[in-house]
Amino acid sequence: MNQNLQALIFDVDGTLADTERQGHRVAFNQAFAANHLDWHWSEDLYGDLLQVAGGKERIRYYLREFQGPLQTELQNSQRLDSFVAQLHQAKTAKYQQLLAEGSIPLRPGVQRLIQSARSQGIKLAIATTSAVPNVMALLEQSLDPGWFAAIAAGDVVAQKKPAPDIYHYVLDQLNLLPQNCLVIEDSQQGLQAATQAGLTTIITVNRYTQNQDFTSAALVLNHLGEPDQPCSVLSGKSQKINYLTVEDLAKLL
Ligand code: XBP
Ligand code: MG
Repeated sequence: MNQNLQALIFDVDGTLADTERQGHRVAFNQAFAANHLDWHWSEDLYGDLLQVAGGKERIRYYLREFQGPLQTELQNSQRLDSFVAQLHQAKTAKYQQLLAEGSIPLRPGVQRLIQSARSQGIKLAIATTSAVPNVMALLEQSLDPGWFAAIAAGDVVAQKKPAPDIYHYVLDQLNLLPQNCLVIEDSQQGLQAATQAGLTTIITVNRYTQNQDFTSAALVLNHLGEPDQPCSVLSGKSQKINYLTVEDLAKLL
């Protein structure tokens, strides 16, 4: 096998699990209701809001674009920052409840590929925009945080994806060069962030990201695949993949 592959770096939301539609979106709506706000983020609206990475940043964007008078009032009374922080904290608690109920399973092939990489001595890492408690809760629920040599999440960098900062950060933590690592992402923003950090990237699309531009990805799949649940190659060099293996990945470097 190609010994250049030393680490796999995973995005979380939309990549490890389909967290956005039935996880984060639902948690945002529950937090709005608990805070007596008559806001509702439908599946379609949430698809548009996903252009803004980060939960706090998404609330700020929504206030600016859809709740102008309230935003002005909060800004004038210097309550905007605390309003966003408190609402996001409520949303984080709701999201963790959803995870604890087991309502957000891993995507096909994630557990298999991670186990296989571990058994071959390939390091694992996380690079996500999501808040640290949300990432830890998902890993504790479905994988094991101890398997990951680096977990880079949330506000640890100033600029969130599509800026490359989180990938520079995780490479620093791993003490590895980009040419020895592969990234698995689900979105155009994630691809842009990883590519700008010099990383080869594999995309597994989901409902929200399937029509995005993934021209610079090494491989685009509908999911990672399982022996009894083959994946489809949507674009890329390797056309004959039933389920993505570490050997397939190593050939992409
Ligand atoms: C993930 C996100 C996050 C989640 C919510 O992007 O954009 O904002 O929707 O996370 P990526 P928090 O998968 O590209 O890292 O509410 O925890 O910020
Ligand atoms: Mg993602």
